[in-house]
Amino acid sequence: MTKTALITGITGQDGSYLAEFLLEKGYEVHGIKRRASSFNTQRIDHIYEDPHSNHAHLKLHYGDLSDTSNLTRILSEVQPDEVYNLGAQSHVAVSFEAPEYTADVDALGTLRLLEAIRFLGLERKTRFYQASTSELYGLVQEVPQTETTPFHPRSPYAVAKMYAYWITVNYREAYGMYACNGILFNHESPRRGETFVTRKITRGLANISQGLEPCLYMGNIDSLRDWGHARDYVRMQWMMLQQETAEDFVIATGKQYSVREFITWTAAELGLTLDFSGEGVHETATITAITGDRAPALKVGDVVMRIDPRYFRPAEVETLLGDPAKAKRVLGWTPEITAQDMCAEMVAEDLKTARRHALLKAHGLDLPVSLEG
Ligand code: NDP
Ligand code: GDR
Repeated sequence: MTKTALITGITGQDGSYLAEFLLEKGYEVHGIKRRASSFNTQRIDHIYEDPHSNHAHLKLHYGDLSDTSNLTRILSEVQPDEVYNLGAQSHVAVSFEAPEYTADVDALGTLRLLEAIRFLGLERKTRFYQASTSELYGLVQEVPQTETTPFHPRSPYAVAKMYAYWITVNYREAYGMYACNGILFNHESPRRGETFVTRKITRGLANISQGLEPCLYMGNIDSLRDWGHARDYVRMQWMMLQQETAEDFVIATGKQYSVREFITWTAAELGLTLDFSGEGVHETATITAITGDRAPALKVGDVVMRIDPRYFRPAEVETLLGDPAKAKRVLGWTPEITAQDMCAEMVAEDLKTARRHALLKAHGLDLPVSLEG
C-alpha cells in the first residue's frame, strides 16, 4: 500500500530534502505552500511533477499554518498516514521583530494541525512529527543536552516552539495519538536559507572572493553550535514515525564549533588564511595568505569580515551541544556528514553561483546581489 505524507514547510530546507526522501521511498507526498507574490518553490522545482498527470506523486496545496479551515480541509482531502510539521517562522532574530506572528504560526499552527487531525477522527490513522528545536534549551542547564535537559527558551521563536513541543506531548498523552518531537540541533546544507549564519558566511565569502560584495558583517561570532547536515536529519524525522510507540528524540552530532571557526573553514575552502584581531565590536578578519585561484578579487591585507552590532540578539543562545545517544541506541542513527564536509559542499555550491554572477557582470549583465542577512 502506498503511504501518504503531508509536509508543512515543504518549500523550506528540510521540507525539500524530506520530500525527496519520501518520494524515493515510494510515498505519495503532499505539501503545503504559501501564496507569495513571486515563485517560492525553487528548492522543490526539481521534483515537481505536472499536476495534470494522473501519476504525479508530489502534490502541492496552497495553505498557511495560521488558517484553521484551510488546514482542516487539506487534511480531510489528503487523509495522510504521516504529517510532518516543518512549517514555521524559523528565524530566531526575526522572531524578536515579529513575536506575535511567530507565536501564531509556530505555536498555534501546531495546535491547529493536531486539533484538525482529532476533529477529523484521524487520530488513530495519522502519525505526527513536530519540528522541535535545540533552541528550547536556550540558557543551557546541562552539557551536553539530552531529552531530559530542562528547557529555558531565549527568544519568542523558542518560546513558541516550547508550546508546540508540549502540545504535541499533550495530544499523545491525552488522546493516544502517535505524535512525537524531534529536538533537532542546527542543521545546514547548500539549501539553507541565506540569512542563517552558515549560509550567510559561505555565500558572503564566495561573493567577496569574486568581487561581488565588499565585506561580511557579522553578529556574535563566539557563539557555539552543534552543526549537522539537513540530509542526515530528515532521515531521522522519518525514522521517528516508523517506531512502535511515539517518543521524543534529540538529533545532534555531539560536536561543537564556533561561528568564528566556521568562517575560518569557509575561508580555507576559498584558499584564504585569515587573522582575527581586535575585540568585541572592533574585531575584524584580515587575509594573511592566499593559495590557489579561487578568490581572484582578493589580495593579502584585505579585511573580509567586520562586526555589526545590528546582528546581536536581545538575548543570545551562546552554546549548544547535543547528545544523540538515545537516537543512536533506539533508532540506530548516526550522522554521516561532518560539519567540515558540509561546509565544503556549501562553499562549492555558493562559489559556482558567485562565479556565474561575476561572469555575467564582466559582460555587463549585472545581477543584484542582496547583502541583507
Ligand atoms: P525554513 O525556514 O527553511 O523553512 C520553513 C518553511 O516553513 C518554509 O517552507 C516556509 O515557507 C514555511 N512557512 C513559514 N511560515 C509559514 C506559514 N505561516 N504557514 C505555512 N508555512 C510556513 O526552515 P528549515 O527547513 O530549516 O526548518 C524546518 C523546521 O525545523 C522549522 O520548523 C524550524 O523551526 C525547525 N528547526 C530547524 C532547524 C535547523 O537547523 N534548520 C533546527 C531545529 C528545528 P516559505 O518558503 O514560503 O517561506
Ligand atoms: P539559530 O541559527 O539562531 O541557532 O537558529 P543562526 O544560524 O541564525 O544563528 C546561529 C548563531 O550564529 C550567531 N550569528 C549570526 N546569526 C545570523 N543569522 N546572522 C549573523 O550575522 C550572525 N552572526 C552571528 C547567532 O547569534 C547565533 O548564535 C537556527 C534556526 O534554524 C532555528 O529555526 C532552529 O530551531 C535552530 O537553528 C536550532
